Amino acid sequence: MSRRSLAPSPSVVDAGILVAVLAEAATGLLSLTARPDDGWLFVVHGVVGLVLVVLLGLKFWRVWRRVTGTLTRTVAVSILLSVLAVTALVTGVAWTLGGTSPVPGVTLLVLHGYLGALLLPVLLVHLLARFRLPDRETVAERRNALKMGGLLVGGAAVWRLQQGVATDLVPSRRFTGSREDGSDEGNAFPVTSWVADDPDPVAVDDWRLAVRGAVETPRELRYEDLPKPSEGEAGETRALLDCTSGWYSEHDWQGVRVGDLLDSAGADPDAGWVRFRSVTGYRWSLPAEEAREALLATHVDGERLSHGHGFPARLVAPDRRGFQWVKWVEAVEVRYQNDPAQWLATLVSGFD
Ligand SMILES: Nc1nc2c(c(=O)[nH]1)N[C@H]1C(S)=C(S)[C@@H](COP(=O)(O)O)O[C@H]1N2
Ligand SMILES: [Mo]
Repeated sequence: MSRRSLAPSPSVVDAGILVAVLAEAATGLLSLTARPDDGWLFVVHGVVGLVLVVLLGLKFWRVWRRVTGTLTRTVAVSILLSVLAVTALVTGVAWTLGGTSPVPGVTLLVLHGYLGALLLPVLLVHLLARFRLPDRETVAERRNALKMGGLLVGGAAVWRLQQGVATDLVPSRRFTGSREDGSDEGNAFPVTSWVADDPDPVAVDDWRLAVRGAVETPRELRYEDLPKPSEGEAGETRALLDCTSGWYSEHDWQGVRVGDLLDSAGADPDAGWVRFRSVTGYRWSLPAEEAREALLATHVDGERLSHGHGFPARLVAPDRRGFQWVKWVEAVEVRYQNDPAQWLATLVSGFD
């Protein structure tokens, strides 16, 4: 490699790609639970993604000749990995710029996530066959450090430009990348279930809302026992539901304040978690203090919730991503511990 080239040394490019892909995987995963203060995750994800475009370009330029030789298993893995990497980058950038998906019902953002997730095991196989650590001297070379730094600065500059274009193309875009849909229009916003949850409509006469766990007096409420918005009894919260598949919708939600439910059952103040369980087994937990401020909504913008949106009652958890807003809630459980297995429940509930 010539001294005057703008490209860092090959081994530094390769190490840079690895670090960048790991950073993308980590920020991509964390973005699924991002709260309003976590905007930096999306900035890092975007900037590193753009740097990755350049690093991969340099790498493809370098290894191009090898691919025209015989197709060994190792080469096949490299080609698969390249295809996944390029499509993951293209779908990511295209989503930001307002693109729509070629696959019905699956947004570009979701495709991007699947491609990224698929890429990781293939990357592992590729690394096992090919990876060599760059030697310390090469990494420490000033010109390599400067070139990598330059790439980062360039990536950040292009990201800024891209943000400007994205805001013009998708004016309703949120920092999470989600696009507005159906705000303030009652039930007329997208229905999304994560994987297989698709229960029959809940028969309201048989339905009970249990408040149980670490409480003095477990309770079972009927739908009629819940405060009625029409009579001005209900609690109300304005909150924005932001689904990780790429849309958001903001509404006034009416229902019962979870804090009131907990008080009515005498929840143990030492119990730090409240878990919301759906008739489908889907469940999510919130820290008790946050749960007290949340709402179990029966209505949206004054309309009774439709079945798809979680009738009779759904959790409204302000500032949490949509998948945590449990629909068709049948139990509010006061607990001493968080519930890590709830992650699994969101993936498998509804399969039976
Ligand atoms: N029981 C249950 N609750 C659920 C889901 C689900 O699949 N099952 N999907 C979640 C996801 S991913 C989102 S984005 C929101 C969507 O709410 P909506 O369908 O009312 O728009 O509900 C959440 N609550
Ligand atoms: Mo979602």
